[in-house]
Amino acid sequence: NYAFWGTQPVAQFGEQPASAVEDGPIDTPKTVEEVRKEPYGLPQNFEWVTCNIDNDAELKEIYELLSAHYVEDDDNMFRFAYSKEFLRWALQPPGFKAVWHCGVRVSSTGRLVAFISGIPATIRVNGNTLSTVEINFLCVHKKLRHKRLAPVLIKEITRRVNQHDIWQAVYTAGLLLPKPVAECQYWHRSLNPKKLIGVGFSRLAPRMTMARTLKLYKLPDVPQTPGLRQMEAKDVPQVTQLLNSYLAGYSIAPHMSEEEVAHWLAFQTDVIYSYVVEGPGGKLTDLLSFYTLPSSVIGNEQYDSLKAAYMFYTVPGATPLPQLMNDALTLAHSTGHDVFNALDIFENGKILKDLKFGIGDGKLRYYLFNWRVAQDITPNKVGLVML
Ligand code: YNC
Ligand code: MG
Repeated sequence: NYAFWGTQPVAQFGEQPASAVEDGPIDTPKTVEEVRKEPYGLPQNFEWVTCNIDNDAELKEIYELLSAHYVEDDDNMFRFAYSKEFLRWALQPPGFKAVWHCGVRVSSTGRLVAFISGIPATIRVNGNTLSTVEINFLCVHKKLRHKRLAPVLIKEITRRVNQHDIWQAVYTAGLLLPKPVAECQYWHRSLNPKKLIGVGFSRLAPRMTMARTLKLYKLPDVPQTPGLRQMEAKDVPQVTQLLNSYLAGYSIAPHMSEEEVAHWLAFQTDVIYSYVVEGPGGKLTDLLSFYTLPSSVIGNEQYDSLKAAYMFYTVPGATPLPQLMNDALTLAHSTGHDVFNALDIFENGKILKDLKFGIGDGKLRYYLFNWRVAQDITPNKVGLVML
């Protein structure tokens, strides 16, 4: 029973047999003129604010809200701790709109207590190329939970997006809501097993000593693929081609312009690490990338934060994927990451075990707003990474 989601243009559980429907919008098409002009009402003493990420003080407010109140694991041991630089990268891609960085303040104190964001993205779902927003960073202060504020934030961002003639959205959540287009699983690869055990992220396996564990997860000091180097601005045209033609093989995937590739894959320490393999004659054959998303460790005496790398877009061309991924692990380790996380999307399902990844608990679900698909998409047909 979903009091809010049951009223929204999303696929519902137990709808008509999938074979009877075709991919397409759920709502009857509307025009911008029909979009409600006034913001949705908030409870007394709360007001809407458009956050300006370019203003360091405002960026810091979002950072602090998320640091204290954003996503935790099921056991409340870890909480995502997106850095300010990461948030700037995540929220300001080409074509971003400040009005889609939507906050709620307490009128009397000015304190930022809730946030939701959208960024533009071109997403292909099966045969259809959609102008969408990716919705992320929905967060309500812990003291204001369970007061039905989240539905108001979602309706307000929808209104602000519709005002720009965009009618579809994509989002991910751990939570089960009506109704996932894909259900994926996180896998984790220890890079710094001693610390991971120390913070309670993992445990020493039965009959394993610390020494044997360290040996098991040991990685080379440097990547093994000849010609692998950091991505540079001059690589953007070739990487755009390489990436888009690879993503064309997936049922749900972004399509990126050169400007978007320049943004999403520009190497930035502690935010996004991107590498290419340069073959003879300067031809780029492969791409590998991962992003940095630390988690705060809640209530541990020895450590206060865990530095995790998450697989981003990786394209095996001349290099077999397992080798490319092992180089990714090597680079993540040598740049100080404690753990490498990847979903079972792309071809990952076939290779993660051999690379000593262990399966995580909990799923990541992919959702589409106002777009129905005739059939669920399996993880190995998902080619979209959301931050
Ligand atoms: C969630 N994560 O089911 P029903 S992911 C969507 N995504 O509605 P209340 C969610 N809906 O069941 P609270 C959701 N979590 O009655 C809850 N809901 O139909 C639904 N956590 O609202 C829920 N960030 O205000 C229920 O709940 C209704 O006070 C209840 O607030 C929820 O960013 C939340 O996990 C998540 O900060 C804000 O718990 C709060 O609990 C919180 O009483 C920690 O809300 C941080 C956290 C979520 C991360 C994410 C993606 C969000 C996608 C939102 C949907 C976008 C739709 C497309 C819009 C654009 C359309 C166009 C065009
Ligand atoms: Mg609430």
